[in-house]
Order: sequence, then C-alpha cells, then structure tokens
Amino acid sequence: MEHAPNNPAAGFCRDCLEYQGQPSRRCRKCGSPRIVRHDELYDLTVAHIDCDAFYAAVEKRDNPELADKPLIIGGGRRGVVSTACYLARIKGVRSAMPMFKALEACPEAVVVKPDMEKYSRVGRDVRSMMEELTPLVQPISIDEAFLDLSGTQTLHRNPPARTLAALARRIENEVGITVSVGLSYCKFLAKVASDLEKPRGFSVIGRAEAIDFLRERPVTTIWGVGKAFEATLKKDGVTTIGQLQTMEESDLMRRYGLIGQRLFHLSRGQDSRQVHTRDSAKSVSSETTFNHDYADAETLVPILRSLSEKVSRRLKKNDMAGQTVVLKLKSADFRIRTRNRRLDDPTCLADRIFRTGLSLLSPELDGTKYRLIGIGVSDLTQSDLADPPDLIDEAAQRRAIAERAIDRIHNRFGDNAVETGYTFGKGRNARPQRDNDATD
Ligand code: DCP
Ligand code: MG
Repeated sequence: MEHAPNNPAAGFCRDCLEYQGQPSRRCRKCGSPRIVRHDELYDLTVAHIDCDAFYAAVEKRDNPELADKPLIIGGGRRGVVSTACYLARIKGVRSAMPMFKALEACPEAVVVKPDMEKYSRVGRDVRSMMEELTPLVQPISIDEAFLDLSGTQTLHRNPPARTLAALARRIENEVGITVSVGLSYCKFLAKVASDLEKPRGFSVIGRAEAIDFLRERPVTTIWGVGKAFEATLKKDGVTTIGQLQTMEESDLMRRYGLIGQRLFHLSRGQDSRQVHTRDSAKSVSSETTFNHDYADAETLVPILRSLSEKVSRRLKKNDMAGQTVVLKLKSADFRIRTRNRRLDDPTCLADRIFRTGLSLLSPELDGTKYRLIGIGVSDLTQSDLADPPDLIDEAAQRRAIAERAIDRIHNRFGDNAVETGYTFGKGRNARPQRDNDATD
C-alpha cells in the first residue's frame, strides 16, 4: 500500500497521480503543472462531480470534426440553447439563451440537436464508474452527483482525493469527456468547489478556510438562492454571505422562515446533509374511494387538494421529498388510469403536488365518472434538495411561504386548525371518505 506523504500540502499530480515530495510547481515525475495541494487534502471525503459542457462534450467526442469549433447544443422544439462548449461560451453563449441570440453572439457556431438517449447512456456510464468507488453516490442530474468516500481509503489504498483524481482521469480516457471535481467536508462546499475551476477542475475547500472563503461571495453562491430570492435579500440590504454570517439565526428565521435557517447554517459552512442514494422505487401516496361516482371538477378538485396536503404532511414529517407526481384514477367500471409528471426538482409542498396533480387531472375530466382518486410522489429523496426557492416562480414562492406558515400552525394546533380555500366549506366530500395511505 502506498502511503500518502506526511505533508499533504505537497500534494499529488492529477495527470500521473504521483505524490510530490515537497511543494513544487511541476510534477517531479511527469512535469505536469496540474498539482493539487491543500492542508486538508487527505482529510476530506465529500465530493461533487459535474461533467464539463456535458451534451457538447459528448457530441465532440463522437465527431472529431467538431473538436475545435464553437458548438451549441439546442434548437428543437424549445428553440433555446441547452448547452454550449467552452469556445462558444467565450463569445457569450449560455444555457437557456434563445437560439437566435446565441447565433448573434457567435455566428460561426455549429448547432447540433440534442440526443437525449445518448446523453442518458453516457451519464449512466459515468455514474457506474462512480459506483465502483463507493455505494454512496447521489445523482443530482444527468451529469452531476455527490459522492461520499469516507471509509474507502483502505479499500482503494488511496485517500479520497487521489481516488477522485483517478476517477476523473478514467472518465477522460474511457468515456471521452471531462469532469470537474469539488472536494470538501460537506455537500454545499463540495458543490461550490466543483464550479470553481471548470473545465477539468479539481478544487478543494477545507474546514479551516470555509468561513473566510464564503465571506466575500454573493448570496447566490448558496444553493437555491437565485434571482428572485437574491432580490428579496437585496431589498433587506443583504448581498454577500459575509453579511449573513453576522446575522442571528432567530432573525433570519423570522424574516425568511425555513430558508432563513438554511441561510444561517450554510453561510457559516455548516451543512449536515448526508450523501444518500436515490431510491426511485419508493413512493408516498394517498387515495380515497367515494361512496358515489363523480365526474365533475367541483367535487374532485377539492379532494385532490386535501389528498395532496396529506401526502405533503407525511413527506415533511419524514424530511422526504419526491420528484415525480403520480395521479391515480379508477373509473366507475373499475379501469385504473395513472398519469405522472417528473418535476425539475423534488418537492414536499402540497401546493406543487396539487398543481401538478391538477394538470394531470384536467385532461381526464372528459365526462368519465370516477370512484377513486389518488395522488402521490415517487423518486423519493431526502428533503434537502427539495423546492429551491428560485426554481419556482415568485407566486409559487409566496404560496410556499404561506404553506410553511400553515404547517407551523398545524404543528401547534392540529391539522384542522387552518384550511385553504380549496377545501374550506366544501363539506365532507372535500375530505377523503375512505382513505388509503401508502408508503411503498
Ligand atoms: N441543460 C439544459 N438546459 C439548461 C441547463 C442544462 O438542457 N438550461 C443540459 C445541458 C447540459 C446538461 O444539462 O449539458 C448539464 O447541465 P450543466 O448545468 O452541468 O451544464 P454543462 O454540463 O453543459 O456545463 P458546465 O461545464 O457548466 O457544467
Ligand atoms: Mg455540467
């Protein structure tokens, strides 16, 4: 077994993985300048890995003629940029930009339509290489995942840092695309780190530097704080994480509720969220069978709302969230219809479950009489990644804040203390009659 040197600050080479005897600018073995060094290098175990310009990298891999050209992946139905290679980014092309704007910025770019099936395959290849290193792989999207490598040092005969560099090298050689690695002691800073040196990055944020590192950064560095919430904070005079570091937890909670509590801890580099595997088989649902059959929205919608609230309560109680909303209907002739929709990010909010359920229900209100309706969520994860304030629009955010307030009242005074307009005064039909809750 090769031992890490006593002086982690000497680091190792990311190209040949050679440990460096003492701090030097180039690798003593291969001459590469790509040396990672950090005082805590061999103590850190939580990583975030994100593929560089993912769709574009896959297309460049498959068509060498594209290698030196600015490349935009996009078009198709939505007419927006999915991603652009780093050459096109230099010209100002960005994800989600309308295609015509992107081509104004970079007229010489080659445009390729996305091939989702191919990208899923490549994403799976990368993921299975991660899973060879640790069972604790938490995929976040098609091209990124958290990994917890604690306890793998003996198995791999390497500290996590070097195992990760070896993985990045293997992905380059065997898959043919590049990744950026962030290494830290918690998920939040691992994710921030992976973005620091893109592409082909490897960044380390240790415990000792966390607070100083965060101080000057904008609040948007914090996961879930995007444009809308940034504006809210700005109105209150808060633009940097350093300002949050000086605020009391109670003050932040009074102003922003649960998100305020998250801001308090994350601004101080405190993040206790664990890396956990996603268990997509699991689901939480609630359904009800009626005494009569119903075809009309006036009856079914309030029931859908109250079932959504039940599902949401169970999720919140268990700190869970689900990314796919599933609607179940049974018609008077006992045929079962299930409809589902995958959300951009997991939710535990009754409002989002209900609204998604409603959009699934509407096309089914075609005169068919139903004897059962059910709603649930699958693709369960822990709630830490659920409902980022900015991925939902501003009105949704206001409803989410209201929902959290109602939750607090329910927690203090019981479930019937407050009702929303959807169920209030709708009589007992608005509440499930014969309920059936399930957690698979
Ligand atoms: N994607 C998309 N639409 C967006 C953002 C992303 O279709 N608005 C797709 C294309 C990306 C992939 O998801 O290739 C991964 O998203 P990332 O945000 O990780 O972006 P990239 O991997 O393309 O670039 P980066 O190097 O910044 O990670
Ligand atoms: Mg990426």
